[in-house]
Amino acid sequence: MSRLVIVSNRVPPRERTSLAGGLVIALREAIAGRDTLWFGWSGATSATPGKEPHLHRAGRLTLATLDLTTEDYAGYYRGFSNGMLWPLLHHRVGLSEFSRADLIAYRRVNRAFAAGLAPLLRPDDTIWVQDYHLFPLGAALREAGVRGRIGFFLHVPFPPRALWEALPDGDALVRDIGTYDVLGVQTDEDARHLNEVLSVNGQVPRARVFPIGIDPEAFATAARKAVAGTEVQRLCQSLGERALIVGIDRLDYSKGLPQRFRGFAQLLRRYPEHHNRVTFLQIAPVSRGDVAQYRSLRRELDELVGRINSEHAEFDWTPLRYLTRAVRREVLAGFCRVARVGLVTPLRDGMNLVAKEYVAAQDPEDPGALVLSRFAGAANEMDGAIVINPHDPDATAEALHMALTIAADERRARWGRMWRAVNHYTAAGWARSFLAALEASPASRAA
Ligand code: GDG
Repeated sequence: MSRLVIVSNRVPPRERTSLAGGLVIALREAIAGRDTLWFGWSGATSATPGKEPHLHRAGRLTLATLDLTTEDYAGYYRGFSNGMLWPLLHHRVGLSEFSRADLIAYRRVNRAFAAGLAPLLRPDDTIWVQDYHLFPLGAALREAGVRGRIGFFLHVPFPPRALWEALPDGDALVRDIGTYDVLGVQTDEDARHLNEVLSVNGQVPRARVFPIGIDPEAFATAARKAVAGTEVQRLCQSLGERALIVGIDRLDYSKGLPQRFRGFAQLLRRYPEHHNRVTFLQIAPVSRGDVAQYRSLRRELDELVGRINSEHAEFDWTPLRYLTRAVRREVLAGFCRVARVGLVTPLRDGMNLVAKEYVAAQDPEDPGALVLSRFAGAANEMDGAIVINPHDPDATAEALHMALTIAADERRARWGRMWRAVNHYTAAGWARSFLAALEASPASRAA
């Protein structure tokens, strides 16, 4: 088997296991049992560019990382990737902030990645580039003389052509995207959108669907074990007889948190029987806290939570508990298991792994219900979920009421369908099928 080379914006820090972020968790599966080189940004910034990657070997896995200059971090990461591309790819053109200097930094960092990686490569390596930070990397590697197979997977949605056209110099980026041997996306809709943009640019429309997943058995085991742990016990004691609704998301405007909170408030207003009978726990670790749009979201949520709690709370009941720090993965699994409802309402999401984790964490004899946005990639697979339009707080309230009141038989039937789906599209299967497609792709460029 040839060596696998993964390239992503961030390489996981060596000793951290409780990292938030879907990408890291899904890729862990791909590297098991194979010689792997994982290349990307170290997470550190410095005043001067470091040209030589730092290497760290751990068994069959080698991590190779580059530092970014403060200026490149601002332009490539904070600016173009997260201030321009992220909102655009999530269909939020109005939030996008373009600056030509950021685009130049984005291209410069992609070239620096290619220059740092090329000398580490062997001719038969299988190269797999991850996500929107690195759209131009494949083309930059080709320019640097790399001939092996290079695949690309987009973890987030791809918007319709009319939105993509808002991106200055988007055509050049599409030409870069078109150079990959295999182009993977999460859903049929993303493939349609990307293929249309490729076609009008005269590229081969080769985007294909590889839905990402989790390791359901591992998450189920973690959830079962966690229930006896201190944190879950403390949570249950604090709830008393009340039902728990749980939400878990990076603090990101794509996740629909203000709309979700309004939906919960609407539940309390329209269905007074849930008053003091239900508690909503939202875990939302801060991410990209130095990007302006994220700071204003945080302020909006702080205010909203204050308003909802002050309107509905009792002296012995806080309806909405809101945490902006990360919680350990095992503890999250336990929280999911004891929650009567999983509430996952992104306005747009590539897949959304939390939806799958919530399902995996349930007790098959007495499972909770999943309320899921139709705009999460996961909605294509989860026909047992209560699917809503997250823009409508009343729809969220109605779905929550249904989730809190449906009979045990129906909960079990719905959960059974979702559990099968979660086991059909796993993280391991995702990596296996992408890599099989990449390794089977015509080796025209490998000549
Ligand atoms: C991108 C795409 C796509 C969350 N809070 C904590 C924590 N998490 C974990 C969750 C889950 C992961 O982070 C989040 O994954 P998602 O898929 O929900 O979302 P993104 O981070 O936006 O991921 C997404 C994904 O890539 C994979 O392709 O599905 O659409 O946007 O695993 O459990 N983990 C810990 N503490 C937290 O507080 N330990």
